[in-house]
Amino acid sequence: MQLQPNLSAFLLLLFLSLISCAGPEPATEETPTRPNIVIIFLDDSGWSDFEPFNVDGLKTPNVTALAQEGRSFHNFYVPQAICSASRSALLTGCYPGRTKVFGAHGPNARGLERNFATLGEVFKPAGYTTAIFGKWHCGDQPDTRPPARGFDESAGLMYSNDMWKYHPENPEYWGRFPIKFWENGKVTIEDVSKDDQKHLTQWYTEKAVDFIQRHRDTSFVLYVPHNMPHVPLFCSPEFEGKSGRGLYGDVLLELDWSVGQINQALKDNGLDKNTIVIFTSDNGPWHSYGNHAGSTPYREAKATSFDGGIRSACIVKYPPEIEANTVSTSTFFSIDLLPTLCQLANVDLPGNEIDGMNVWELIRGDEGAKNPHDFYAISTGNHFEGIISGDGNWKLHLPHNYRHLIEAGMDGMAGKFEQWHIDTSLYHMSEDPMESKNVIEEFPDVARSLIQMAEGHKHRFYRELKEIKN
Ligand SMILES: [Ca+2]
Repeated sequence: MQLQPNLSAFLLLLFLSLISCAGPEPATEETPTRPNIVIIFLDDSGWSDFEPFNVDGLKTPNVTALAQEGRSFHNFYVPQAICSASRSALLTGCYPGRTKVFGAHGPNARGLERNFATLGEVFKPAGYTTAIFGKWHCGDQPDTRPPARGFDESAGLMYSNDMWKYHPENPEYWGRFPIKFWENGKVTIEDVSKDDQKHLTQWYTEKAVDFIQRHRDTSFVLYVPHNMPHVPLFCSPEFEGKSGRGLYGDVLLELDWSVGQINQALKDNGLDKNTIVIFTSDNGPWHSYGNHAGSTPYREAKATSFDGGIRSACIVKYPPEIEANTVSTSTFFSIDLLPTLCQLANVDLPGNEIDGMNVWELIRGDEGAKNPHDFYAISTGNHFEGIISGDGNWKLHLPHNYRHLIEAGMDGMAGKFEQWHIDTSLYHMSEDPMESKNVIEEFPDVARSLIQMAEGHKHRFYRELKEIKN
């Protein structure tokens, strides 16, 4: 039977309106479907360093603008609060227990093995142009440096900026390895000087802006893992003394400037609406360094599995799908970013097994969205130390030692730690985010369930490991 013309038109309109209600608008030639990806990854920045996470702190207008254009995540975590482990987890979507990348690697380290695909290796075959400007710290061998790990363009240091002859505690050892500055697989500075360090933030930013301009017509992944604000602290002369809060504040101001430059470059090139920008830190503050360290309201700090170490401030901006100027307390981990970005960009997941999962609905804030993980594993060095439930409500510490600061250093000098110990402990994170009250006696069923999950993870990833000193 033929439909009446009026009825056909009505049904067509109804159909079109249903399509337009069902999701984002269909792509046009002006709006490519695949988003660009920018990840700004700070080194040792504390949870409350920037204004969106500390309204009474230093004014950081550019990070605040990014938060106003996107969503701030208050319960974002890394699986290990140390550089190499955290970076490898971000780039592969795998736990340190799986990749066996633990702690912080030194010069000439093998680093991340090639059987774990990196963000670059995942997106490059899908037609993305990929770049890293900053600190790699996932390997310092010809086949483990960025050009061999999926990055078309690269510049920066292969490891931490304190692994050099001016190291405050062990200059003789670290002095044996001049820090090299690399660009696209070639050393362009053989022995990075203090004056060079003053320009690192500026150089990475200029390269990032230039990359955005040159690749405005192609899809790209831009990874900017700044060396700062890791000690030793340096900033450009333009920022010295500008914060009124000492050198650490000056360094944050320059990082804030960098965020503004990158965000503005996206806008200037018409890429603002089609780029997902992620801003966070590889771990919490290195509070051993006192006035040269960032701040966190949470318990302990870097290189511990307490929230002061593993919880990082995080902002995600993606105008087409993320409501501007919003805050989320949903829990997710850095290992989820790779699979989530794959989903968002319709790019195939790595061929190797990974631990992260797509959490885009959670990031977008869909009503009723739930975290797909039963639990997340947390570790320090090669020691598996506990788990957090996927909903973020509960945290179980397995018995472990941890370093506790007893005297902070000053002006670039390290402080003093003691080894402390925690027994099996359960914290109700939604009620007690400071991990102050062990409630294992009050919630034996929760504890039993989490211990069982933890034992499964330990058996899977740690049973063949001998403990090494962190
Ligand atoms: Ca770090």
